[in-house]
Amino acid sequence: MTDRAIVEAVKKEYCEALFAALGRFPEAATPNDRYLALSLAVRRQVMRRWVATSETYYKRASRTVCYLSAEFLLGPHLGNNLLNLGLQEEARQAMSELGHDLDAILAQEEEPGLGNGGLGRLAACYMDSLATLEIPTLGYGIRYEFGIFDQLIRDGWQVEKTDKWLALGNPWETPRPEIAADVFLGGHTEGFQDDRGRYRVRWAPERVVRGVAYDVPILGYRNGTANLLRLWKAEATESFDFEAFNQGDYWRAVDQKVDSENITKVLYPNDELVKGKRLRLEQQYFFVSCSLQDMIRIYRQRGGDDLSRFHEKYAVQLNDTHPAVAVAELMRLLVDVHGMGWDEAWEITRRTFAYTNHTLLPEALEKWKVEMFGAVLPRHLEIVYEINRRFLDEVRHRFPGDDTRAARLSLIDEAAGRSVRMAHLASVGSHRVNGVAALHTELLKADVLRDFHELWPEKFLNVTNGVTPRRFLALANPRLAALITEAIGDGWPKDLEGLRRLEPLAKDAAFRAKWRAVKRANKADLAAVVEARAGVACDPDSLFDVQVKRIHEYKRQHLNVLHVIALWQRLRREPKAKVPPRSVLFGGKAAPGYRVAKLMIKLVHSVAEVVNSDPATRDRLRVAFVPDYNVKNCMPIFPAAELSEQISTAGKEASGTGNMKFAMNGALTIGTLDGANVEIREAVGAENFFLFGLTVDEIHRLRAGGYRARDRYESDPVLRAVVDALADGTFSRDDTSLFRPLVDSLLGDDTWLLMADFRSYVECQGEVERAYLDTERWTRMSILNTARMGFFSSDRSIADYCRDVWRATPVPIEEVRS
Ligand code: 26Q
Repeated sequence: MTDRAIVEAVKKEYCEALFAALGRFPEAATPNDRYLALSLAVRRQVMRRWVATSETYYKRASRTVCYLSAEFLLGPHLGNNLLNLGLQEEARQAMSELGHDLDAILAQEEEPGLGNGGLGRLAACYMDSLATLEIPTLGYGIRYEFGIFDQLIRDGWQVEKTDKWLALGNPWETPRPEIAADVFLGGHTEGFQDDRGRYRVRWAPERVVRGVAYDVPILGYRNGTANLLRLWKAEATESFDFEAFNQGDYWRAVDQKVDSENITKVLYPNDELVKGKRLRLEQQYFFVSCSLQDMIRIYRQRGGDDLSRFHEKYAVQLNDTHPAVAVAELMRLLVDVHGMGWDEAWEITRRTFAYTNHTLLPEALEKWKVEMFGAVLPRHLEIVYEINRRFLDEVRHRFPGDDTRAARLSLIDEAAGRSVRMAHLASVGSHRVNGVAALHTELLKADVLRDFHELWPEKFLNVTNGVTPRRFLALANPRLAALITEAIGDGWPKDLEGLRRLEPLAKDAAFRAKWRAVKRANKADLAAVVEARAGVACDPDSLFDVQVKRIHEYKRQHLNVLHVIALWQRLRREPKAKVPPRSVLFGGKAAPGYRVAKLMIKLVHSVAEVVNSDPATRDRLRVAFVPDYNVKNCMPIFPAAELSEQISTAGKEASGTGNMKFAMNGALTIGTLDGANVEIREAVGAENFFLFGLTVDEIHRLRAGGYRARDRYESDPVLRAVVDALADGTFSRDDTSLFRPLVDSLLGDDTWLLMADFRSYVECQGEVERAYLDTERWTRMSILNTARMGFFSSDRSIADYCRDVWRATPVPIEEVRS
């Protein structure tokens, strides 16, 4: 039911925006004009909440959660804001009365791709839940001019294209030129005596860059809250340009400007090749310094100069180590700039910060060469040394004579040219350290941060990741959302545990039929998308088997391909075999400098080319790679998936969050005991989850016993035929060199244990086939998956953080004025 008055109001606001903000008459409006006009109309409603929220927070002055993240992978705003405002139907009606299709307008919005993958998307889900749970929040990050690259596919290879997301304008940001912070870089430090005779340090920088705030409102779901995401853009400071300019050195002034603006130009892909890049450190420091200065500014605006209660007003979360330099920066601001004593400043700092770790891969832990760190941040290097000196004194006191332990714990890695260990800085400077899934936290405590856990066991806790059911169920899957609401009412988007009331309906044949009809319709939609974007036709009645995520060896997209090849060979061998037709879909970006990952994309395309054109199998097996996987493009994927591939090597995936998005939408998981898979399996029931592969412990034992991948090749004829086909040019037009790096790795040390898990994986896929052939059983399992996924709402994760880490409580927005 649409509300007539609201439909009229949307039409009026839309036409006004078209006229007043864009200067267009309706017939001349482009699709982008229509998108902008509707966005501006919606923005008015957002702004009302925004003003009411900031006014309420200002008056209440309660504890504010500050989420510091180098990435926020928000995805398109318009559809999400309409959902949260409860205006979807009215907007659809209004546009239709004006002769336009809402979906076409929504499709105009560029993806704001300010993140790489899971970590950035998690930050976006958490902002959504913080607003929905009415927690006063400031998100702080970087306004990259170019976000994650767009992925094109040429001849089966990934080609990167610059992401120009701002080219057609961004109606969701409000520039705040008056909210700015100056950030120092380079130069040297000087000691001096202050007027009270105390020794102080002054930083004489080589460069000063100005950070300007761009504010993005984040709505709660159908409440009055609109929290603030503040993204910093780097600009040149006037004083610096003008100095050079006045001396007649115009080019130097321009150079300075270009140099400054470079800092927020581009998001770094998570690529080994860019590790240790100076500009990346400058980015991290830049946004951290702007953010902490901003917090102090707001604090003083509210309550004066005494910063001794800073930690009572702010809880600052470090999203991985990317913002970990904040520990040293807050110390600098408190001690050097605001004249506080070291001990008091350190107490405040530790009580302010908490740190979330997102990785177990040792090679992914951030380190900065001391030389570079000191060149960019000379004062911070001194502060890190001082923190370390005091910390190691404490360690030696606790463990006298244990020098190797002290060396392991040190903030400075003395090996191979000294470097600053950012995970150690974050752990020492925080009062809480958490992993992102139960298994991951246990492995952190036992492995990566073991010594810290022995020192401070009380600091460690687990907060299992979650995803927002608003975007990933209500918005992405309107058909299923409507069916669920029809069955159990409309409370579930805010109370996902409520989905449990679907459980009894798994036994209801009529409900199962409706459930299947929804999935079938979603599959037909996705099939159209895949056909248009990948040129592959998939039968909507085939099993939709999907793996979408960043391409990485540890995620093992190539294990999935090995199964595809095995299945193809089997279908050729046994044309009568009772096997359900399957469409295997892939999507994901490879880091531009990660050669093997790019070869894995080529492999998918090469296998697809052969398999899809084989008349002997093409009715029963299709393979497609959907290009440019991102938040926008994932929307039709999760609702249509039936089998979710979560097949990382055990102990390598910190959590995974795609696994949650799939299961919420009724896909069954085939997965290893890794990351959050473990908890998903416990939640949905072992009988509703396809488990395979070695466990973390089994892997330890296998490696200790001298694992040889080649033995698997030699003893398993199915595996042998698959690897031979890869090597002999079957998929590479007889080119036997193309996939050699993959083959060599499989038959060599098989770092990611594909060969070890292959048999178990293929057998498990056999169980999938049998389950799928029993349609009623599969549907029951699908319903139970959705019904039992309530725990994986990011609302639960945020409630955990509020209770166990931030001690933050809701501040509802009572009145939104018009
Ligand atoms: C590092 C150095 C230089 C440039 C870039 C980076 C960089 C950027 C992004 C390193 C890592 C990332 C992103 C990591 C990430 O997304 N991790 C994932 O986080 C998810 C949320 O917790 C988990 O679910 C995934 O398991 C984890 O892989």
